[in-house]
Amino acid sequence: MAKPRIVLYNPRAPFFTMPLALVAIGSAIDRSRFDVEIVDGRFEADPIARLLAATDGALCLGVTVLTGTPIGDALAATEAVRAARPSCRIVWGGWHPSLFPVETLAESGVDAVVVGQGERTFAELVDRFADGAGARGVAGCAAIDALNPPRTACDVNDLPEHDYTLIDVERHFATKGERQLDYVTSQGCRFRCTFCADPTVYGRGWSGLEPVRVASELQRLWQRHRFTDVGFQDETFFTHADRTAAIAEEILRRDLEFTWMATMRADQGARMDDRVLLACRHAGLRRVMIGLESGSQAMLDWMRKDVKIEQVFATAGKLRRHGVAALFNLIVGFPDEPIESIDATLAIAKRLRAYGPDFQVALFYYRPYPGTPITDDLVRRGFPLPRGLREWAAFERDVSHSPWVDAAKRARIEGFRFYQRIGWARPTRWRRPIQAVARWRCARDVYAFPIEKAIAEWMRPSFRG
Ligand code: B12
Ligand code: SF4
Repeated sequence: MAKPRIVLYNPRAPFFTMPLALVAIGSAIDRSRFDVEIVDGRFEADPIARLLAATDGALCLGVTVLTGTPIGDALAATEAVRAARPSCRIVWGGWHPSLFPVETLAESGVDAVVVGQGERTFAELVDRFADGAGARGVAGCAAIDALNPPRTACDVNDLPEHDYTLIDVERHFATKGERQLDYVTSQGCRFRCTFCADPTVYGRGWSGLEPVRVASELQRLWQRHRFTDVGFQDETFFTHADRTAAIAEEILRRDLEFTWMATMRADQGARMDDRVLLACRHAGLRRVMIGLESGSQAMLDWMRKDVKIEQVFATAGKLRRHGVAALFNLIVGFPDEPIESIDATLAIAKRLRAYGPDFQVALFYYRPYPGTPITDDLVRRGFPLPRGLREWAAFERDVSHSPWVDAAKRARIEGFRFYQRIGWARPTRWRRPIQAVARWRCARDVYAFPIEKAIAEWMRPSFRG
């Protein structure tokens, strides 16, 4: 007899990171009792048609939902399956429903919402559905008739290995344009940045896989898929230096020939012993991504980043010494952010860019993502947040618009954003003259009459990097 089928849906999005959340919850389902199928909306010409085919006779549909654009697609998928497959139970999980369980239940028409870590809660729900029961009493989830108690997140070492056969790994490589595997070694974060939802969802808890487990899982995956790079998708991969060193040693010991990139905080980099960084470099570390957020110490203190500007340069120096590339993410336009602070952010971006072409910066405009102290404060001050799922779906529509950045500031930010890419790209004989002008512009924030911009756009993609 055919086993009951569980279908998991990843909404459409313009990015191609592997759907690790669905791989995680799918891997925790008892496969001797259930079949699991992941439908990735990003790969489907007609995701709804594909989903309707997959859910024909299915027991349950699980949908992962981030705040913003994915909500619109998640709603459309849910409505279609609800109408065509009335007996299929529908469950939403992930960051947005975790922050808005009641609103999600009321507006999306789903049967249950899973809050926070999803593996055990979802597995229990599926068992209940198979027995013809509902969600009442299942900790960590909410249903229309049952607001159950929360579930404490368990240590990730107690969860099963992620089963990558649930996704078409080769197709992901092809879409990414590189054989890069996404992998996550930890959950949660110990820090308290006030623009981030992690402290709310995981209560500043953190757990990380044992180094031997990380390396042996990667070894098996590498033998199967021969990827050339790994993108560690942890909130902060370098949380414990001894664990990081042990992961590096395990990778080295097994002769795994891939490079990797991972997320780092500037204070972690500054504290890290050179020997640990060196071990990581030998084990393939090629690039770190650092959420620097601001170049103003006052702003960093205000958002409780717990990072000092000196640590940023200490980390950058160390990375340069060891030949590790870096991407620094910066945010401008925090509520009421003064122009001096934006200038400090542009200034630090220029200093870091000047470390070399491998030191890149990305500038984002602040958005009040839900579940964060800054957003809560804005609400108290009367700032109109989106109301309901449909408004949250449109939340990211104009990413370069911010109510806290006026036209003059935006012109300066956009000018810098464009010219820094040209100015510090890897130099070539043809690029050099335009680069000199671009750097001169960035140094003085002079972005009018952008003739080089037209030339660079014409020469694209030679100016990427
Ligand atoms: C990879 C990643 C991306 C990828 C793709 C995400 C995807 N859909 O696959 C890309 C690059 C596209 C991306 C973009 C953005 N991201 Co992002 N991203 C991540 C990252 C680093 C890893 C996600 C991941 O795979 N985690 C591993 C899995 C196993 O964990 P998980 O996703 O939390 O899933 C668990 C639970 O949430 C739950 N669960 C999740 N889905 C479901 C579904 C069901 C049915 C159930 C039952 C349970 C469940 O169970 C899972 C296992 O425990 C996270 C940080 C992190 N480490 O989680 C941020 C994170 C998810 N991103 C975030 C943000 C803010 C963004 C951006 C908006 C902005 C930005 N500058 O990064 C953009 C735009 C996103 C959009 N709206 O389209 C926030 C989420 C905020 C929010 N409210 O949604 C996070 C948490 C980072 C942070 N701390 O702020 N991101
Ligand atoms: S921004 Fe990064 S370091 Fe800060 S709380 Fe969020 S995940 Fe942790």
